[in-house]
Amino acid sequence: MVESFSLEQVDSFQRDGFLIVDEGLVSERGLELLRERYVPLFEGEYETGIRPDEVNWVAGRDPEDRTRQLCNAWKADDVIAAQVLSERTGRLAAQLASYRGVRILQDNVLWKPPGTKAIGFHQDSSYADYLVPPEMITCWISLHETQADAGPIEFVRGSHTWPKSPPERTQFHAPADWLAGPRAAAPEGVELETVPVVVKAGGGSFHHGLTWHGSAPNSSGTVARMALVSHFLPVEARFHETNVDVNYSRYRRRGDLSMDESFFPVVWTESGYRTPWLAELPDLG
Ligand SMILES: O=C(O)CCC(=O)C(=O)O
Repeated sequence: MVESFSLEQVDSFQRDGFLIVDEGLVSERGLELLRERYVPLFEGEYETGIRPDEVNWVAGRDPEDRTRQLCNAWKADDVIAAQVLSERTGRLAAQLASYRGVRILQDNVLWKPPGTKAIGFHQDSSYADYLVPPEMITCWISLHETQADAGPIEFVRGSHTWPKSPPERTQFHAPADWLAGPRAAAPEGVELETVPVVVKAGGGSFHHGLTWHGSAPNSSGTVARMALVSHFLPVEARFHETNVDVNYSRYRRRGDLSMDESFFPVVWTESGYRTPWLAELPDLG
């Protein structure tokens, strides 16, 4: 298992805006347990009895050619929680972002069967203006071996140095031109260099909140891909006084901008503090 990054890996993250990790972000046992959770979760069977914060795909309601997505499925399922809130993942993210600690903002459970369409390229921090500071670092883990034509996440190298663009809310799922955003945002004369994350099961990537990323259609014909994402905030992040998010600002208390650890738990800090209730989650090894 990957426990920390070398100086070369940190340098490469800072230069490119992402780091690809070939394997070792999840144990074999963890991979098996996690894969088993996807079918029940997308059938609306929630182990804890609690719905994820966002259910963006429902069987029978939504087209089969859309990437299936849930946000904050950790609230619905303790196995998902054990991975997305794992101390190791949080520590690795904090090391790359130079944060003294991290808390979770949101997880994404993503399932992209053959034939599913693209996810429009975007910058995660564009969606964070209801937070202070409005930034994050993201860990994307693949539960299967990935291949370039099966719609893995892809990054635009070096795009974390470009300004933040406004959020795209209508063309996120299944856009015809998934690279339109970064093409419009690229500084004059800069060609887009996209890098697909081709890794073994349990491998994945970390990316900066300003790095343009998304995924092309899954045109492999045979290979499904399941991914599990943790979006982490610096531990001291607070809600913005006036800007709100339609889903997540419901957790902002009146007269208090702090982020409650029941909803945004602290996953790792350099002082050793970790939200106490996380100790109750299963150990995935
Ligand atoms: O897996 C994908 O297709 C996109 C995931 C994503 O947008 C993210 O991890 O921030």
